[in-house]
Amino acid sequence: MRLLETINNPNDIKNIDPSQYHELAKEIREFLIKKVSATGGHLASNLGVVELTMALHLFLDMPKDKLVWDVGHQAYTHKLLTGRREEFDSLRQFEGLSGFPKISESPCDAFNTGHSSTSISVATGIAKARDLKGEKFKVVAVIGDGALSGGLAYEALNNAGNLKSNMIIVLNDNKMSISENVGAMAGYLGKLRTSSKYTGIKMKVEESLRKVPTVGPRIIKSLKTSKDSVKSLVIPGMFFENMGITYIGPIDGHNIGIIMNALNAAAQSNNPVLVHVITKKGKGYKPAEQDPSKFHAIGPFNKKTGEGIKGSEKFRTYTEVFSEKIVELARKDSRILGISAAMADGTGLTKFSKLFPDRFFDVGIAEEHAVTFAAGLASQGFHPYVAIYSTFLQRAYDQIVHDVALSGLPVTFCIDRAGIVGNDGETHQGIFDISYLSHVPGLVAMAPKNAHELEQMLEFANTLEQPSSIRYPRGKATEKLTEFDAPIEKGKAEIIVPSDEFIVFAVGRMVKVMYEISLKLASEGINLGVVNVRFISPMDTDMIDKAASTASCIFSCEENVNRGSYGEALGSYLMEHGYKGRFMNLALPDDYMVQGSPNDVRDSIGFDPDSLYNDIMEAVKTVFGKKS
Ligand SMILES: Cc1ncc(C[n+]2csc(CCOP(=O)(O)OP(=O)(O)O)c2C)c(N)n1
Repeated sequence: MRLLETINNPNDIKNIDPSQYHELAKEIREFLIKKVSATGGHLASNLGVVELTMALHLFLDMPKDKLVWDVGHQAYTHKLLTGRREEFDSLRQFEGLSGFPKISESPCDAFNTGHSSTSISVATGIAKARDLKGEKFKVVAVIGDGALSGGLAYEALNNAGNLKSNMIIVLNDNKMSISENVGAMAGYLGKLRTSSKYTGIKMKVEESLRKVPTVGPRIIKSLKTSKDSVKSLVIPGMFFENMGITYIGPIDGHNIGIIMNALNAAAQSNNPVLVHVITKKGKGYKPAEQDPSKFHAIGPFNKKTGEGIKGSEKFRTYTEVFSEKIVELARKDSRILGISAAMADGTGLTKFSKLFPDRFFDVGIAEEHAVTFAAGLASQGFHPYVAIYSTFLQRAYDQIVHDVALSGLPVTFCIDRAGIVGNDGETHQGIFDISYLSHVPGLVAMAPKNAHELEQMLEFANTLEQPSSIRYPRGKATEKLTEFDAPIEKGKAEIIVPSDEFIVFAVGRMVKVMYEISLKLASEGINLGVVNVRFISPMDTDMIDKAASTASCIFSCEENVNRGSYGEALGSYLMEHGYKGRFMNLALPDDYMVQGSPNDVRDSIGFDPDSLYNDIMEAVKTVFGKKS
């Protein structure tokens, strides 16, 4: 029987003989490569933390002790070691195993995650709660060097160092965010890595550890009894020490014995301790070691070659459309700058970064800073295009309001992955941006119906002397509806299908869906007019007034939750202006959307074309019913 098959419950790993750890790690890697090659998922980060996760599970008593993962995309081995092996075939599928820690999935998942840089804050809170309640258990946060570029992590360190509760922060340093990690902290960690290897500072280590109250001498004692290689790898990380956080490291994150020694030493302290482990992203699988960015998150692939398994359909994505157009605009206008928060590839800014290295900024996983940094640049005459996924821009709400919009600065937010995104699930759905942007005074919020309109909107945004946003969905760009090409005019919607009787105001990708429903209805003798909203704000009140003067039924349709939606604003406007007809807002339910392919998710909530058609039909029938 394979070792992995003997691990069916939390803590089962403790029954494995240490001489077999190496074999178990190998089996885990084989398992992960096999499963992720079939389902897709985050592979490289998971391969890098196999030994680290094993050591943590040997060290901790699950689920009594609390293990908090940062982002959580690297928790696959943790899932394997806590009784979820059989569920891996459904990884990231509809109703399947989540790709992230989920409290509802296992008592061993201490916290729900998906967004970056939260683990130290959460663990600090859990540790403090434990102390307040007089309970005893260990608390460990695991944070990557990429996630350590997020501001929240520093706010947490600042607080943790002051609270004097024991908790362990494992800094999993693989030099990579999704791409190469950036920024001054990345440089500092690099120095820690090299100085420990090359400067022979063993003596200094001991000296500086002695200065650390309480825990220092104990660590020295523990290290003296451990292998020499550990001793030599312990150096003072003064940045952390100065914040009141004891630093141990850097240590080899693929050596279970060394990690266990460090964790045991760290557990002796009354204060927070940071254990700096060095790992290799993609370890044990050549293609992932060679190209960890590609294997950070990957669709199904051929495990022999590492090549992605692509469908035969050829198409442009909205990201690619953005990528080409922003370059074209930047060639003509040197005021245009590109800003990314650690997602240059994902948002389509890599080409821009290569062509205009001086005008491109990857600020790290720091969405709040990205926005306020853009505000500073815009205040000096530049026009930054800030490309951030809808879900991650949630973080920067106050920066958008306070730093950009209040001063009317020309910053354009290019909001990729707006709407239902799929397999990453609840934490990654882009379903709130209309709600958090459409009420911001002075911000022009747009959504294109197709690829060409995205290009037009990107160009139009550059003519504005005020903030703007453009939301567009993940994946294939709509190349249809190009026959509708009215010039973009601020705050003006576009008529796609004229009608006086029934009219739907559709936002972004829903324009095509509504257009197709309108064709179907036409064949049944019902004339559904379709308006392409284009501007979520400012609303085209002329167009709305005109529709309200004739239509017995007005609909709106968008892929955003109902509360705060364009439709909600439209409904409120109609009511205030005495509209007597029927109004129906076809938006997403006010809830979190689960994981699964976007179409599975839409089917599950009745937001697929057939359900929308039925909703419209039903409303239309009630109007006919009243007439007869
Ligand atoms: C707020 C936020 N922004 C962006 C992301 C996308 N993202 C997921 S993982 C990741 C890189 C994390 O790097 P690191 O913490 O070093 O972990 P590694 O994958 O290298 O193990 C990024 C940018 C996110 N999850 N949350």
